Amino acid sequence: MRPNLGAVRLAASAAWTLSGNDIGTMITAAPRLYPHMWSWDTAFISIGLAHLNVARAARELETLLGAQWRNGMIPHIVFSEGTGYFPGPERWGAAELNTDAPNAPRTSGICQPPVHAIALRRIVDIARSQGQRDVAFKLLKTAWPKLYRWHEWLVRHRDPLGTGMLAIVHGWESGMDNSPRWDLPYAEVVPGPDLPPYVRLDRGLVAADAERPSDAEYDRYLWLIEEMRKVRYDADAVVRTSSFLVGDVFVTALFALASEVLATLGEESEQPPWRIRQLRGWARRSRAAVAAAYDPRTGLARDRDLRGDRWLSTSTIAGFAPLLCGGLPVDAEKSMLATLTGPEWAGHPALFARIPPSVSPNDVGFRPKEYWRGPMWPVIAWLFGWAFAQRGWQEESDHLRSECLRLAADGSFAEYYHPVTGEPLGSRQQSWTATVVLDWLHTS
Ligand code: 2M8
Repeated sequence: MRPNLGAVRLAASAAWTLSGNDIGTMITAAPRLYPHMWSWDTAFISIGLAHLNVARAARELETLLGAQWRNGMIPHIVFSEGTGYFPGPERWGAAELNTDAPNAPRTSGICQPPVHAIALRRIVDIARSQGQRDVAFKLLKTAWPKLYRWHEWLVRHRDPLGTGMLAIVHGWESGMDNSPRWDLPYAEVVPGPDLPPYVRLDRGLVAADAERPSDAEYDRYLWLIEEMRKVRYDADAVVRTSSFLVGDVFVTALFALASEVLATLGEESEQPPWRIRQLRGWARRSRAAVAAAYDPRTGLARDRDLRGDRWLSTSTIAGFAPLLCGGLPVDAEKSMLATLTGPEWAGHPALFARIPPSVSPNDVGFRPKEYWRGPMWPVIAWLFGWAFAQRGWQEESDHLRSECLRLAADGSFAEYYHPVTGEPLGSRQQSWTATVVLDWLHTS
């Protein structure tokens, strides 16, 4: 039978998981599979930490921001001294090739979804609710300008059409690595004969290979790094030359949401008014870009393949991006929300819990065990739940929270879950799963 820990033991195990993943200099994303700091994982991790110790949460976020590149990019991985993950710092060679990258700690050369302002909002609110106004204020003062520069970097270097639709140059930048969203653009990425040989280290660290991306996918992931190395990670040259360039509707929606959040935090910490206005302008433009990606035929929003100059209509959880940031006409939004909660998605009768999986169970491409091709991801549900609460959809937010807590009640803190059986998949003791559970348990 599936274990059910109950709230108190679940909270204790989540805290235990985080302390187990704490290696002194950082909390790693997971014990064995991911022995380093990942950008968007750390945003979520710091939220959970705030419930345990606000100062520790602030330190975690500051560690990530301490690895920000001089040009403003927050790198997708900040490497610890730990080994056992490929590609590691040598394969990226970021600091060797680009003077904007820090020498220590070492980092990767790409980025991840901009959810950090949301984490800052959450930490500040938790700190205030615990009467720790000084810690909140200090963190705001140090983190805000860095997050502003990060958002500015995205606008400067990742909006190639100037429409507000932000582009990614690698599937890893979406955080949804092997999502079927990227199948068409990846089909155009052709690894050259000069792809240096490599050995994957992720295999064997999860129960079954089928829970991870395939070798053919990995060749492409590695080839894109080679392309970036050739232009020494120069941000604009990468956008010009990468054989993968996609306007990512989910990242764009998160950017719109996070820019709005950052603007409000800026008001609370007396940041320059012109910067606050600028953030609101960026949010407006990206919200409009997300709305423009809406496809009335499917009722979902699409990504845009900028190399192939075509819309990507794959139906995945990312298609609900407009629900995160708003911007759709009321009727379209209502019907999108009904689709998300209805029988095609979270309300599908076969599902273990009423949580939207990464791909609809009705889709031909649905693979219930395969990473971003079907499983349920608690962090993604958290994002929707948090955004829904901000947008005044409290009932929908509460519902996601209680269903996710039911899914996570086994205490495995899995990276992802089988949508039909609720079986834990991928890594166990994944930090971001533990932290979103902690946050949900504290918001009851
Ligand atoms: C996964 O991605 C990494 C590469 O960045 C990997 O598979 O090796 C993704 O789920 C990503 O979203 C996440 O941030 C990372 C660490 O949890 O793992």
